[in-house]
Amino acid sequence: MATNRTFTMIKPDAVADGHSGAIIKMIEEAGFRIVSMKKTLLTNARAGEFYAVHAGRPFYGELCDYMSSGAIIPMILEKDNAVADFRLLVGATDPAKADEGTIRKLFAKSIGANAIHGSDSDENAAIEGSFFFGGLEQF
Ligand code: DAT
Ligand code: MG
Repeated sequence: MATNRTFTMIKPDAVADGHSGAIIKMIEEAGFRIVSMKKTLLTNARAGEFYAVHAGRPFYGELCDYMSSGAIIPMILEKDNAVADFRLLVGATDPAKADEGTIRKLFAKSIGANAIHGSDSDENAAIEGSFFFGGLEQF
């Protein structure tokens, strides 16, 4: 069943470079309501758990190192058609291929350090939101 929520996190490079305010502004101006948000850290092991689907890919170790290298800002977001609309706002994984006006086009440094995460399905949005917010995401 389609839901109206998605999950995102602003990644370590974008937080460290002071882009979180600008990114949150873009998210709100695109019509997403912030349901839950916090600033936190992932250990390497917990980053590995979050990205378990990519275990075995050549970039997995680098991805876990990067995602545990600094503070992140996870959020649960609400909007009609949230998952698909948010992926459009985020842009392509590789910022060189991201459309103008997308968050990754503006703020991503590379395919690895790409500024922001966006869930790829309603099912994963629910799993990923629970990973950070447990049952406390009901605002
Ligand atoms: P997305 O974040 O666009 O959903 P993904 O799920 O395929 O992309 O990959 C998850 C993250 O892993 C991605 O945001 C950055 C990293 N990654 C993916 N492909 C990569 C590659 N070829 N080289 C380095 N990092 C990569
Ligand atoms: Mg993905």
